[in-house]
Amino acid sequence: MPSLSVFGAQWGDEGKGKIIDLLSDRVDLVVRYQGGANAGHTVVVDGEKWVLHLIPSGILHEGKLNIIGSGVAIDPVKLLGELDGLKERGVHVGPDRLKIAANAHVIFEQHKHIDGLSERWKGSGRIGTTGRGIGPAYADKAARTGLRICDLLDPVRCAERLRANLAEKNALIQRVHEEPPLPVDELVDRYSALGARLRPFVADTGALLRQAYRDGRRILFEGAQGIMLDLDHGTYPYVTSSSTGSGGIPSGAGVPPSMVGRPIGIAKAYCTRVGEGPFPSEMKDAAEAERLRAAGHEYGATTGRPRRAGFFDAVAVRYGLELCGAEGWIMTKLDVLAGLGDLEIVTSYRCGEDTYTEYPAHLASLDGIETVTEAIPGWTEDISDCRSFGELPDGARKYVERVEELIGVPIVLVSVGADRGANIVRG
Ligand code: 2SA
Ligand code: GDP
Ligand code: MG
Repeated sequence: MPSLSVFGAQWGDEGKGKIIDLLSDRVDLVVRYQGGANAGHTVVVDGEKWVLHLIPSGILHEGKLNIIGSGVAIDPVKLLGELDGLKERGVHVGPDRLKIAANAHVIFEQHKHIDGLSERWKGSGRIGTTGRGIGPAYADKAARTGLRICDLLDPVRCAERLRANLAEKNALIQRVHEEPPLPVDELVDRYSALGARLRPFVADTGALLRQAYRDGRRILFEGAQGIMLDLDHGTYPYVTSSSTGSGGIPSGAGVPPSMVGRPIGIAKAYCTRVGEGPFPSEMKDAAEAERLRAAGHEYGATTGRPRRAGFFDAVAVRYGLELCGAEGWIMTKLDVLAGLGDLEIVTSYRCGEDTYTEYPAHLASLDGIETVTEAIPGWTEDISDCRSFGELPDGARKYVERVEELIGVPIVLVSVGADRGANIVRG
């Protein structure tokens, strides 16, 4: 099978960056197909930490082609900043290593501004977005008022379309949010000037990928966020504005479904969520949650926000793996649970007379849901140096086996540290 896809099976931050970097060795191309600079994908190589937002996590491997597909909402300022940041650290990313879809939509200043204003407008009903303009940019895409990367390459077209977009956005900003308008001329000048720098990277990435596939080159599709944040299948409205699972790949990369290949789900040995919205396995005890947050360094890789902490939720992970068709999954951050005492696993949800073993996507809200849990003994030993399943202490082994049994899909790898090499491959 020449292609692989990796997706988050929880609420994001499962450690996808680490795993994609690891798997990049086995492929020729790495492709982002949705989301934008809201993502924060961390890769640690020899103790050195890299956080990627728009650039695919295969970028640290020389000789791989990284692609930002048409389904990604691209903030050109952030993208160029990320390229500059990599260059400063000695990673020169030229057009031979990165291609950007000409038909990807652009995130402008007005999208970021309205993201913040709309959160303020919603008050206690806010989503807890990253403020990166994701929702407003995808809304423009659907409303057919957005600009694409190809529009940025033509200064006259860019100015015309951007002025039209800003006229509508400024009306909203002034009349609804009662804030001063954004400076149109300044923004038109700023964005029109970016096209020249982007031009060498811009391509028909769908055509490029389809040709690569025909040539037998191996492709890795990199999901951002997680299934429970999927626009259609997540905890709506507390979701992001894109299709985060393997279902998002064909349209977000411009390839037929037959090219998607083997999906691999990633889930932490526990669970986190950043932002508002239902989180059934959330720890009720603030001190307990803080211990887990501190042990797992659970702070947003893009915004620095503290992540909410919870137990492993088998309902969510089962659902994510089923939805994406994963026949194997990777458990990350098992090392974090050492010394945290006895653990709990959410095995099902109960609502009135009904029991759910997979996330009940048909319910309007999760209010009134109770969790059914199973207690499981913890372990105290540090496992971050273990490199085989047999080396793990009894408690950790039993934890993995029990979770695997509850999920019913094999765990193909267990990650026990942030570094590229801290893994246990299951035989
Ligand atoms: P948005 O900004 O419109 O996509 O926010 C909508 C919801 O999606 C959540 N979301 C995320 N959840 C986890 N991780 C994400 N990336 C960053 C990270 C987050 C950060 O790697 O830590 O730094 O805060 C991510 N991106 C979007 C978001 O929290 C909203 O709940
Ligand atoms: P992503 O968005 O799914 O790529 O995940 P993030 O990068 O936002 O968050 C995952 C965090 O956990 C990062 O800081 C990683 O370096 C770190 N990490 C990944 N795998 C492991 C692991 O197995 N153990 C530990 N301790 N940290 C890990
Ligand atoms: Mg992240």
